[in-house]
Amino acid sequence: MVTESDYGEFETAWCPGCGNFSIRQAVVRALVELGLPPHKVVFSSGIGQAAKAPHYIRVNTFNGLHGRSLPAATGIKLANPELTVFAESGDGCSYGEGGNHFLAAIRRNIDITAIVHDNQVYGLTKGQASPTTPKGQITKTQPHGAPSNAFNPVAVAVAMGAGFVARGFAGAIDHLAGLIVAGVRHPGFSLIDVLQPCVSFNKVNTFAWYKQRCYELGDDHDPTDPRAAMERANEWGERIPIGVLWRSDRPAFAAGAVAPLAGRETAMGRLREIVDGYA
Ligand SMILES: Cc1ncc(C[n+]2csc(CCOP(=O)(O)OP(=O)(O)O)c2C)c(N)n1
Ligand code: SF4
Repeated sequence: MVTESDYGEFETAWCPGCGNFSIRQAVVRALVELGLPPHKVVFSSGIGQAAKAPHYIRVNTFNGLHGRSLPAATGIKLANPELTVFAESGDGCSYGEGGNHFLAAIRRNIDITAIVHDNQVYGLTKGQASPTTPKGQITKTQPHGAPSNAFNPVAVAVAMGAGFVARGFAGAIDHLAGLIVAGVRHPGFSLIDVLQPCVSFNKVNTFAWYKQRCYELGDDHDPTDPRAAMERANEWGERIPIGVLWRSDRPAFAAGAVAPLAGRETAMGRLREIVDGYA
C-alpha cells in the first residue's frame, strides 16, 4: 500500500506561507489516493519556484529549460505509456515561455496531467508581471501597472476543446487533490490551473482575497456543456469558480497507435551504421 511517507520529506527553498506548500500536499494526497508507487510516476518541470515542486517529492523527475515541461512530458509518455506523467510548473513557465507548448499539448491531447501553480507573477525572478497578471496590476517591475490583458488559460483550453480543464485553489487542499485524481484518471490531456498566493510578490491576489471569492462548482454545472464551461471559465472577480470546468471524450493522442520505446531492444549495430553514415 502506498502512503504519504513513500513520497518523502524535504527542506524547501520556498518562502514561509507560500501556496506551493499546500499544492505539494494536494499532489501527494492525490498520488496516494491513486495508489501510485513513486517509481511509476514522472514529473516534468521547467524553471521557477513552482518548477521546484517535483524536487520535493520522491518521484522520477525531469527538470528542463524554462517553458519546456510539456514537450518533455510528451516524450516521456510516448516512450513509456505505462508511466503516469505530470508536467508541473508556474504560470510564467507554462503560459509565457511555454505558451506554444501549452497550445500544442491541448491540440494533441496526449495523456498527461499539467498542474500549473498560477500565482499571477514571476515569483523566482522577484515579481515581474506574468501572462496571468490582471491588466493594470502594479508589480515590482510594472510600477504603472501591467500593460496587457491577462491570458485566461482555462478559457483558452475550453475553447480549444481540451480533454479536461479544471481550476483549483491552493487553500482548498482536499478539493485540489480530488481534481488531480480526476485529471489523472481522464484519458487525455488534463489541465489543472491552481490559484496560488505568492506572499512575497503578489500583494493583491492574497490567500484572503481568494478565500473570499472562490466557490466550488456543484452538480448544477455540467462540464460537458461547452457554453456552460466557457461561462464558468470566464467568471472572475467577485466570484471565482473552482472545480472541473470542462471535460470531453476526445480520444487521447496515439492511444495504442505508437509502439513505445520502453522495452525495445536497442539495435546497437544498426545505430552504429547510421552514425558511421554521417562520418
Ligand atoms: C528562456 C528564459 N527566460 C527567462 C528566464 C528567467 N526566469 C527564470 S524563472 C522565471 C520566472 C518563473 O515564473 P513562473 O513560471 O511564474 O514560476 P514561479 O517562480 O512564479 O513559481 C524567469 C523569467 C529563464 N530562466 N529562461
Ligand atoms: S516568491 Fe512567491 S512563489 Fe516564490 S516561494 Fe516565495 S511566496 Fe512562493
